[in-house]
Amino acid sequence: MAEARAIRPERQPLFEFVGATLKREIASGRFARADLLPGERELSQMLEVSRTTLRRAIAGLVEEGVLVHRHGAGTFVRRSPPHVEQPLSRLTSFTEDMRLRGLAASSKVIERGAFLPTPEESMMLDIKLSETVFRLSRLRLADGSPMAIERAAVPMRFLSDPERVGDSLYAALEAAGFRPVRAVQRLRAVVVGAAEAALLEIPEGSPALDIHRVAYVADGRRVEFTRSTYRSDTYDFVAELTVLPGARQRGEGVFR
Ligand code: 16G
Repeated sequence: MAEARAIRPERQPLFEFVGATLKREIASGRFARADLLPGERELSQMLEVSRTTLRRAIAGLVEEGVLVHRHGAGTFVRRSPPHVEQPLSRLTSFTEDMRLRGLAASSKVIERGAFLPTPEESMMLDIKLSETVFRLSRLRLADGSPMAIERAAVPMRFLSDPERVGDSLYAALEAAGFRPVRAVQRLRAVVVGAAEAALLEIPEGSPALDIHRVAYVADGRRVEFTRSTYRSDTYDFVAELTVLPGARQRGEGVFR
């Protein structure tokens, strides 16, 4: 690495200098093919530094969000995830949204199965604490990049065979004749904790969007309660605003 031999400013600690060198190499596209950093031994030889210094430099870049550790697989350059504009007025599923954009949707299941509802789930779904729900918590990815964590709960009576819930929850609900037709969604800003940050491959403390969705079937029963954490750098939620019919002529606003 030519840059490894660049002159280190006098008071800069060696690990910071190594971190800056690595960042330049990444920016130049050096590890672009696999996005995988070479092993520690190879890299410390290339950069002519000890493994301890290299580890500190890498830890700094992970903290900054330039690199990401994947358990058992190695240290990767963080690819920029796809950026998506999502209209707030359309009731679609993640799989459909991604397909419409030419992106491949995939999921990693975090939790799945039949459970008694939590007090929050029972309240949001308007069901008794004794009624079983199907819970499906997933990391959702677009073209392999983590976009959101979704924790869905559906009263079991809406799914004739939960075993048959495949890649798309809405496809399974549609097959059972209970596709949601209306939903109420609440969005708020949060910062992510360590566990969510690791799943979403963003630094701990990054901003994210916390979304609660309650969806209804045609007869007004609640079919889904989903709490999601969306990466704030991958989604723009876009809403169209209109003036209430007749309000313009009367000069009225919604909040009057
Ligand atoms: C969307 C919904 C989520 C729903 C999921 C179904 C938001 C904020 N959330 O991600 O509530 O459970 O789609 O997707 O839009 P699926 O059919 O691909 O499983």
